[in-house]
This record gives sequence, structure tokens and C-alpha cells, in this order.
Amino acid sequence: MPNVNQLLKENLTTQNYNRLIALDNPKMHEFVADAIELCSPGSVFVCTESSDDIAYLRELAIKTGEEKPLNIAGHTCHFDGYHDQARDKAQTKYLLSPGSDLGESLNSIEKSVGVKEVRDFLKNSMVGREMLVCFWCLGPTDSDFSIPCIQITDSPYVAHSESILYRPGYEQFKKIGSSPDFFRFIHSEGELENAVSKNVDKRRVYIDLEEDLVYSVNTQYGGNTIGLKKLALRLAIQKASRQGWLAEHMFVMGAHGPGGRVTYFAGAFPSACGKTSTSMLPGQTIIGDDIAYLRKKQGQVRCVNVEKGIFGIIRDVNAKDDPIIYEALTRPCEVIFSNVLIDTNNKPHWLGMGTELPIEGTNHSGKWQKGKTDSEGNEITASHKNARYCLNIPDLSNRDPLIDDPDGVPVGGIIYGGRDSDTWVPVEQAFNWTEGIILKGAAIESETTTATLGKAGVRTFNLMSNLDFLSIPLGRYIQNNLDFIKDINRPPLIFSVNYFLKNKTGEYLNGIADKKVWILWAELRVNHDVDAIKTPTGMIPEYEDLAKLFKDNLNQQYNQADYVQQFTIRIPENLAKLDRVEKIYEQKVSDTPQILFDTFAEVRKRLKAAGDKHGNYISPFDLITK
Ligand code: SPV
Ligand code: MN
Repeated sequence: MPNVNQLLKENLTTQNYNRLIALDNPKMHEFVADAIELCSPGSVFVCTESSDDIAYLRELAIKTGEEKPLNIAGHTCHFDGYHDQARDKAQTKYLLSPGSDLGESLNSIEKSVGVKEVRDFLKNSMVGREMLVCFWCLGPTDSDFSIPCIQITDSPYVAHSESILYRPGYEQFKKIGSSPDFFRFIHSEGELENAVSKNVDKRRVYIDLEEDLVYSVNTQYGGNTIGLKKLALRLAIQKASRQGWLAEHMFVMGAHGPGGRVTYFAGAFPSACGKTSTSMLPGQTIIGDDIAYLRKKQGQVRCVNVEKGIFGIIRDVNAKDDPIIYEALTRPCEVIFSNVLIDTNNKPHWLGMGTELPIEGTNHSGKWQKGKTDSEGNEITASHKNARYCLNIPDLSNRDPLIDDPDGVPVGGIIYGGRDSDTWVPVEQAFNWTEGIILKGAAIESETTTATLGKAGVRTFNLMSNLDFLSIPLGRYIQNNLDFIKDINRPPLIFSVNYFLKNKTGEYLNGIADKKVWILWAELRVNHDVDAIKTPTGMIPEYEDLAKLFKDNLNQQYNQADYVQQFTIRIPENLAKLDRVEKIYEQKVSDTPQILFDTFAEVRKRLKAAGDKHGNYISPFDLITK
């Protein structure tokens, strides 16, 4: 691009120009110059990491009306448009050059067509508005894990959210000098009506994997616009695949075992399956709740939280079930609430907050009163089911001290979870890494709830809960996971958990608090403190060990009858699951590694043999061999 410098000089004030030029990176300068030329902003603000600059983003969000201050200091509320409340999977596509192939499952568009389309939508999109040029870092700064990013947006809400969710990156850009190795995001809300994106029919999120560049337009919802979140995860999965590490949709938490020992776990669960609440278990410490990078360092698997904040589902966050988050949401500290209900006293409310909801207020549909319906006749709930809070993890009382360690934390175990009413036991350890990846991670299914569109109870396949974000063929992704620990002596143990097991009459077999016991049992296993019972699919807890954990941690008597019911091995359901999942790989994933089919066949044999010997429903006591 000719005259980059001249264009920047003409369009930026001296102060902003100097800030940009202090970063000696021609590729970054070119990106900013191109964005200015394309979007024609009224002004440009270059954000460093000074507290004044971050405060400017916060204040601008209020000045433009994208966020409204609430009664508690630091709290604001943002609304997305009525039809802009979630990730737009249909309009999120990879820009594919001729000759490249991402496999049959990934949504893509021919690059030249897609780039033209999205650039047409971005054309002059910032006239009369301020373009915000922000620098952030994925992962801790000054670390092998760090990926510097530049985000250009005309939404102060997006920039403000990123200042909460990500580490600052201006200084990191100084360190990388002229390196072209960084992620780029350009976003415009497009035309606004009542402060929300008007043209959602022209909403597009297009991802250029070759350029590490993402375009997003005509949308505000965080999952579509906060570049460093799921859009960066897609770029990172490609990068990780090329470089031999892993980018995962995983929380990271420290489980606190006997004698002050801390064992770190990373865990992948589909949305609404207890992921954030597992990362926030009482008495344990949190590193992150959504995205992790895993690398091999010093002969260990180590991981970091890519973020430093939480963009969490607020539904059902209440004083009883999520006391730590609830506490942070009700005291002065920086919080952006989105798509909740604001009552006439300027107070936020949401579904499941544990107090009675007001009958009127303002929500994502505008003025709201109980019983209000939308144009299709559907009742509009007080807050949206995907309403969110955005806060800083350092503001939580259970933050882990190693949160920003540039070396990450050692991964003792990996946990895969799903929502499953009748198949998996509450917790089970895989026999080894390969079986863990294949039988646990690659077999995750989640039953739809009434909170998602469509019929409840339908099982949806979700490979490592990362399916929505994969940017490489599914088979290669599985193979990368299998290969990852090849030169590691003691790989992390892999566990499955299932918090949603029900009895025949549809009641849950476990209490909400029980998950703490499963995680602490996994902690004991990682440290060789307890034995386990062999099943056809892995290793389950012995009754006495769980009884002690229930007593010590929840002050509960754990009945043997409950144990038997929860940990019964359900042969027909397990076989049916293998059949369902195998069919998906057979029919939809042409590059599935052969070892997946071999492992399924082997486990099917084990299940059948156990069934022949003990019957279809096997009590764990029948499997004890000593
Ligand atoms: C998820 O849906 O998994 C989220 C929220 O973490 S979003 O930013 O929409 O991806
Ligand atoms: Mn997520």
C-alpha cells in the first residue's frame, strides 16, 4: 500500500500518530491505514495501555450510549439488538483460497467473494464515528504463549470489554518490533438504530486463516465482535496445528488436595454444562473459564488462560449456587452486564438470580413488562437466556496466584464434560491418553435444554466442545490431540464427568454441589492417592473414597445405594452412544484417524463381554477384583 505513513499522518492527531509510530511495525501500520481508508472514520484513537487510555474507552462507551451506568460504582449495562443475541454460526465463515480445503464440516466462502462482500459492508461504516485502535495480548505477556493482537473497532463497548477480558498489548507490540506475527481484527457495528446494529441481515464474520485476520460487521454481540475471544480461538487452532501445541475451549482451575497441594485441571464442556461453575468450585482457585493454550515445556504439559476476565452466562448465577461471582456482581467493581433486565430503579435482574423478578423495566427488547411478546408471538423473558456479565478475574476472591505466570501451570488432568441423562457415570478416568482423547473428548455429546432453541433432550455431538471453533479438519484435530503428548513422560490423566445423570422418573441423581467431590477425586487420582475400579470404559471411584470426600468437603453422608445408582455401568446406553458417535465419524469426517474406529471396536467388545458376564446394568461392586 503506497503512502501508508502519509495517510496515517493526515488522519491522526499528532498524539495518536506518535503512539502508532512508536510501534515500529510496517504490517500493523498498513493494516490501520487500510482500515482508515476503507471505513472513513471521523477520528482515530490509538489506545496504549495507560490507565487514562483504558478509562477513555470506558467513558466513551457511556458517552455514546452503548453502555449505561448502573447504581453500583463500576457497573454498566449494554444491550445488543433483539436479533443479535448470540454467535451467528451461519454467517461466520472461513475465507478459502482456491486449492485450500478445510474438510467438509467447516463453513466457508470463496475468499475473493467473501472479502469483497465484507469490505463492501465495511465501506464508510465509521463515518462520523471514532475508530478505536487497540492492542491486546492473548495469554500472559512476555511468554512463549503470548500472541499479540490488534483490534480495530468503532464500538467502545467491544473495546471496553476487551480491556476487561485481555491483557494489554501495546508494550508487547513494542517488543515484537517489525514481526508480522500477530492477529488482526477489524469490526464495525455498522449503522445503528437506538444504539444497536440495525442491519443484522448483513451481519458477517469472515475469517482469513492465511492472513490471521478477521472481519466482523453489523453486529455487537460479544461472541461475534470481541475479536480475541472465539475469533482468535479459530486463528489459534490453525496456528497451534502448524506449531505443535493446542488451543482449546477449556477452563483452567486449581484443585486443592490434602496438605495444601494444588493440582491444575483444564476442562472442556459445551455451553450450559457446568463449565464456569466447575472452574469456580468452592474452596478451589480459578485461572480461567473459557479458553486455554497448552504447550509442552520442561517435559510437562503446561497451560495458560488466554484471557484475564470472564464473559459468562448470567442466568442462574445466584448467591447460593455461585456465591463468588454473585458477590462480585453485587459490589463496586468493573462489570458490564449485557442483555439483562434493568428495573425502574436502575438495578440489573436476570433469570435464576434467586430473587423475584420485577414485572417491568428495560431489556434487549426495549421497554418491557411481564407477558410482553415479540412479533412472532413468543413471550419475551425478563432477561435473555444468553445474557452475560463481563468482569476481571483478579476481582474474584478465588483467583489463583499463578494466573499470569508466563510459564503457565502444569496440567495434572484434563476433564471432558457434557449433558447426559443416562449414559456416562458422574466421573471416570480414562485408561490412558489415547482412550481419553477418543472415548471422552472425541465422544462428547450434550443434550439440548429448554434454554436452547428446538426440542429439549436432543443429543448434539460436540468434539472436545471445540466443534464450533475448529479451523482445521476434524480428523487432523483429533490426531493433533493424540500426538501432543508423544514425548511427555507423565501425560495429564483424562477424565469424563457428567453432572446431569437422571433416574427413570427424570430426577437428577446428583446435587449441584457434588461436582466438587468428582474433581477432588480426580485430584487424588492424579497424585496416586487412591485406587479405582476398572470398568469397560475406564476407572471409577471406590465407594469409601467418595464417602470420605463427601463427608470432608460437603459434610454429607454418602449412601451406598446412591453410589450404586450413580456409578452403575449402563451397557446398552454406552453401546448406543458408541454407535451414534461412530456413525458421525463414518459419515461426516472423512479424515477420522483409524485408531478412533479401532478403539471404539475394542471398547464395544469390552462392554459386551462385561454385559454377558454381569448383565446390562452392572453395579460397581460387581467389578471389584481384589
Ligand atoms: C460460548 O458460547 O462458549 C461462550 C460465549 O463462551 S461466546 O463469546 O459467545 O463464545
Ligand atoms: Mn465459551
